[in-house]
Amino acid sequence: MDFQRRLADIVGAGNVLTAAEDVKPYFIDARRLYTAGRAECVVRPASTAEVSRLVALCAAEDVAIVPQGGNTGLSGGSVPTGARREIVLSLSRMNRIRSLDALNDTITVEAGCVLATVQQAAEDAGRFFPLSLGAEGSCQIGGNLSTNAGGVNVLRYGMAREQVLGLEVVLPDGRVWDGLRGLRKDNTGYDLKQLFVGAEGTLGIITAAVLRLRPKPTANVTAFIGVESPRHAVELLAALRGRLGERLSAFELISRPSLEAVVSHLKDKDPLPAPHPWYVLSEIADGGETTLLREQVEQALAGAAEDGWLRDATLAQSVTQARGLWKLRESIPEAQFVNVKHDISVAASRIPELVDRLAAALRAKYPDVYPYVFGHVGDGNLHYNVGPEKMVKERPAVNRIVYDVVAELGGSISAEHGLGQLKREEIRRHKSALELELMAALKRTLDPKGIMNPGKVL
Ligand code: FAD
Ligand code: 2HG
Ligand code: ZN
Repeated sequence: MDFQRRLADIVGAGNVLTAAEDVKPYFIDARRLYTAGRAECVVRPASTAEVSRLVALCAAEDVAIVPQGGNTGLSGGSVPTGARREIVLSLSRMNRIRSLDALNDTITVEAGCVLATVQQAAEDAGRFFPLSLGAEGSCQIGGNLSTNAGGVNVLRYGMAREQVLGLEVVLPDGRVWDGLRGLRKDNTGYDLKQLFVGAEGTLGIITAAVLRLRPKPTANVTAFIGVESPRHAVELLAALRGRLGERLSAFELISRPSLEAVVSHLKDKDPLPAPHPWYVLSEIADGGETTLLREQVEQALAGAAEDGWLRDATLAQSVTQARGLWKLRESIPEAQFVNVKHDISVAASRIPELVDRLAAALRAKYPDVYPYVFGHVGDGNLHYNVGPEKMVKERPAVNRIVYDVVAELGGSISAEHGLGQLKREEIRRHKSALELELMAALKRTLDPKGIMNPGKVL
């Protein structure tokens, strides 16, 4: 029997896609950087048992597998390269919430659950699942864990890695590792689940996860703040943290060019009456009453203003206004998609130096460079996206300038978007030979045939 018939035996003929118009969306990444890769077909299993049988078949036939979630990844990890026989394995049909344990504060979900669905399920149970990012309406938990996604609430709750207590994984030979434990304490040797988090589908296929839930905040305050410079933003962060503590959940930096781009894209208006060179969008959340929290935030902002850390600020007066402010932030990527993207991090204290040095280094070679800078400044993570559009032709040279500065400041060239195909070569300049050797050894141990997502990460 031919290969595709055997795939169809496992998932049903309707779940093996081969027609050009059906497979096309699975072969092109969200940024449309990778449009040429082709796979033999797209398979859509509905259960862990089906994934296991598919992987065993591919291992026997030496066909590589590209796991795909919502295909919102920004490093080209979720699409085929076309370098060898490959299939795309979409997790979209594995979208069941298996259970929610309110007393243990955990939810067990299949990998293909859309992030927003998990957030909603938590909310319906009076809990909170804090992972939150612009793509949350389409990205999936399996993809979030495989990229160790960040987003806007990392400051308080940590990255995807910190939301996971247990995993179920189909290994590259088809065996199923059932690590679906909802334990907060478990010191019984190596923490295997964390190997698969951030592995971008190169070590196995995540099929389900036990995730931590948190108390649902009952009071939320959203502040939009004009600041003089990144240094003022970082000082403001320290000041607000001192006064508001853990309740400071999000602290996003937005440069004036980024705000202008998104305001024009959404046909919205500036949230503050006068323009400022930089802005911070911050969320403060707590139990208790919003009125009380609001007063405390106002006092904290007034104190920071006296110290000179902010120029102006407005607090959202309603849930609708708060949503509008967050929409501005979350629409920045789509407002300026055509530029040279960098997802970089340094210690938060070095953000001002990073911004100054990048501007100087880029301007020395490209005097009319126009950076769109925004991102999760509270985590030391900036999206330093270099425009105007014509800079795209200069991508390799621009990347080199940016990554060299990041390296000099002891930072990372991929803070939250992973390596995928995009940074697979570049990372070799930044990791030590020993780190690369250890990563290759892990890969060989778990995936000796090299069938899991080849051409990505390593
Ligand atoms: P995919 O894109 O489908 O896959 C990503 C990688 O994971 C691939 O290597 C794929 O092979 C692998 N993979 C997927 N599912 C599995 C699985 N079940 N098992 C094993 N491997 C798997 N990212 C952030 O971190 N923070 C942000 O704030 C953020 N904002 C974004 C905003 C927009 C508008 C967009 C388009 C993207 C944004 N992203 C952000 C990037 C992206 O949404 C995240 O990387 C997300 O976690 C990817 O999830 P996904 O389901 O789309 O994964
Ligand atoms: C965000 O924080 C995402 O909005 C996307 O990580 C970043 O488009 C980008 O550069
Ligand atoms: Zn981001």
